[in-house]
Amino acid sequence: MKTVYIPMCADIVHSGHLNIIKTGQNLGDVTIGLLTDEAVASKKRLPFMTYAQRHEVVSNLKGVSNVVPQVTSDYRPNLTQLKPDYVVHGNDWAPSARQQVIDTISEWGGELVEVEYTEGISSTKLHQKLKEAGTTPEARLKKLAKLLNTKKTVRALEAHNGLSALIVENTTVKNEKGHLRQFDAVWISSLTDSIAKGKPDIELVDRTSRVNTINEVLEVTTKPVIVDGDTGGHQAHFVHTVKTLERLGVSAIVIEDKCGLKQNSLHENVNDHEQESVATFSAKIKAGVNAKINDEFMIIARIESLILGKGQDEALERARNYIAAGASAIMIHSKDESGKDIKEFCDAYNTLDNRRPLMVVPTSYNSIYEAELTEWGANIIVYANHLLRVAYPAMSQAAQTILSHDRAVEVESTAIPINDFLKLVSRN
Ligand code: SPV
Ligand code: MG
Repeated sequence: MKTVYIPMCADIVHSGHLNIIKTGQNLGDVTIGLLTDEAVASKKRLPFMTYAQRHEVVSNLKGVSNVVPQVTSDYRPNLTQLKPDYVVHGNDWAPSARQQVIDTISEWGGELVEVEYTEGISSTKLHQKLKEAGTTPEARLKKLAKLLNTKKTVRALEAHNGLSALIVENTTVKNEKGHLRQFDAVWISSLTDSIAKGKPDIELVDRTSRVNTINEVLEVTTKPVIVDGDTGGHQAHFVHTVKTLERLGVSAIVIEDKCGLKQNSLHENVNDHEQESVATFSAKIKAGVNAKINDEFMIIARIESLILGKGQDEALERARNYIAAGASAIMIHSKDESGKDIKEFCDAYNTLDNRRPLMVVPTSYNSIYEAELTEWGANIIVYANHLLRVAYPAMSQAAQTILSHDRAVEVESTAIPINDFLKLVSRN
């Protein structure tokens, strides 16, 4: 009997999948190459179902003889190993991947059979519908930890209100391999949440107001949310914040080891910035860890030592202590535009026995590519302020243009048309 290989994610199984399997069954003995969570995440998005759940569904489908894991989004390793007579695939795929398959299986006379795309149904469209249906706080809370287990690096972008959060939620581009790229998580920055309100980033915008912004973001998104918790405030307050955020479905809070009047780390002059003692900050972390009720809720400890010029050893020593206190992850911050001190920190940090995920914020060292940061060891990369920073010059320019011309027609060419504007938030 001839052998047939069919690669699949099979997260949401629909008639398109059954069509492909039926075609395979008519050609021979069907082996499904079931993409592992890591393989799916590298190509599209985190699957809803675990590998084990997807395996159970697929292995019980009529016409399937065998299910093997496909651990990369690249089909070639499994094909070379199994040498199937046929590969069956839907015809809506990236030309480069298609050519790779043809070239590989032609080595042993294998043939590619393509199945017509099933009109009107695709897992991407179903995923979109599921997104519109929303998510639960509990499912969302757990998503960040799950992402960190399946992806090398999680990519987050700043949002400061519902509309900017929709951009983080919905923006996608396809890379050269045809894989979808998108942001994995939302960062709620104290800097942009404050500046959007016309206030300085000095913990002046109070917790109730910050929670309002968080709610605004949660209401229109499904992606995991990481909250910038500033210093975390007084320890007795911090434990309440942890509980509030867990209840809302936030995945993580970052607290920074500063005290006194907290100011933004990117200020030119940091002479009056005060760093918290290791003991006091560790106690705050511990209190937060004791207060949280979900294992997956992350308390991320942010180290300001490099910002304050205290050196690598001090920064690493703090990382050691904060992890020992129970921090779920470490954020290291730096203003060094070359990225050298972040690289140096990463090299040392990676040798820690009890290493936890590492978060970086490449605002100053913005020329370093994600791939490089990933190679250094970054697990979470945050674009912390860019949506608001690009919005401001555009808005300011519009105000100037109207004033200069005594009318508004001149701004129209740079503005979103009203109908598209209305559609941005329409659910129909
Ligand atoms: C923020 O976005 O508010 C941050 C990151 O805390 S930074 O502005 O770089 O300090
Ligand atoms: Mg901040």
